[in-house]
Amino acid sequence: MDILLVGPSKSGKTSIQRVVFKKLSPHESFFLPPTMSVETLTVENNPNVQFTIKDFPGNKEFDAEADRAILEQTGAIIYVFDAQIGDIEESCGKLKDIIAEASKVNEKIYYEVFVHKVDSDLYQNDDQKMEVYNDFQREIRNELKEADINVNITFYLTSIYDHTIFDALSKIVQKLFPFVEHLIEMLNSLHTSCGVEKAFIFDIISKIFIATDSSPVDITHYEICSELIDVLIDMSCIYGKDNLKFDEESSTTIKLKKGDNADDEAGNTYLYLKEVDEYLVLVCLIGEEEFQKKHLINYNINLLKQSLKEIFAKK
Ligand SMILES: Nc1nc2c(ncn2[C@@H]2O[C@H](COP(=O)(O)OP(=O)(O)OP(=O)(O)O)[C@@H](O)[C@H]2O)c(=O)[nH]1
Ligand SMILES: [Mg+2]
Repeated sequence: MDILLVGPSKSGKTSIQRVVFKKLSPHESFFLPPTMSVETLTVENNPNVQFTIKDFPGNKEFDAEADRAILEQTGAIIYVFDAQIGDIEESCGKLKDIIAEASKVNEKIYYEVFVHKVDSDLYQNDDQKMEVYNDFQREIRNELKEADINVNITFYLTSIYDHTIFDALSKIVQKLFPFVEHLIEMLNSLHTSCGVEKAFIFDIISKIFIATDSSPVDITHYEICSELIDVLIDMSCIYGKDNLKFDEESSTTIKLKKGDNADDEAGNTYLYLKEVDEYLVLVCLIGEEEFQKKHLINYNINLLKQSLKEIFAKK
């Protein structure tokens, strides 16, 4: 299953691919050369969560016949719009052309728009971000209506300088795997059976989450959970033996104290991480009272692990 990154030159496509999947630091992306031919990167940390990102040169145009083979393989097309210098009208025209050609070949493609680089002085507050987001949405809807094309598009405000890019890519990857629905149910049941406040299943290498429970994602929860993964990776790289960095026993607990009062335990939150499959970890936020029943939590996590194995075996 392929995810295509398309859009104008210098809009940030290669930076996105490198920052999320190759651990390039956002500042170093400044020196990336222009992409001259399509660059393919396959993410295959877990054998059941494999997908390919194809990074196209700027302003790639699609043709239903010439690009048939590519489009048949495509699960999602991400159009990257540079919110700092991009022209909305011109971009929407190009996106409409891409959708017109792609939808002739493959009706199942998801269309995703990143309103990208919303991190500069131009976008200091949320109102300014929402304005460009809404303008783009309105313009592309009009373009598609005029052309009589009926597809759904999802929009995201993104930047490589914060977690928004990971959040957006997580949501797109989730759309490509039907088993994610079962995972969400399992995570919801962790919430109901043991009071887990929020739970994510992460790919530890890319730090994108392939599932979370149905409660809304608070970006600070995502940030704190993904930083816990960094801690685990750093620790196991330093102290892990013989390249055996992660195994079934890998787990981490961090207690976050809420108030300054050392005696007041009631408001504490625990961050709890446990491996659930190859390179997949469950990270949960759990309240003080619920964490006292750790045996119940572990029991339910083991059930989740077993179900996950069964789901993967059936695939
Ligand atoms: N401020 C800001 N700059 C970004 C962001 N993402 C990418 N950039 C910058 O945008 C410039 C172009 O990035 P590239 O990733 O090379 O763009 P591209 O779309 O791959 O360009 P082509 O390969 O020529 O089509 C670089 O200087 C990046 O550092 C972002 O989220 N915020
Ligand atoms: Mg590029």
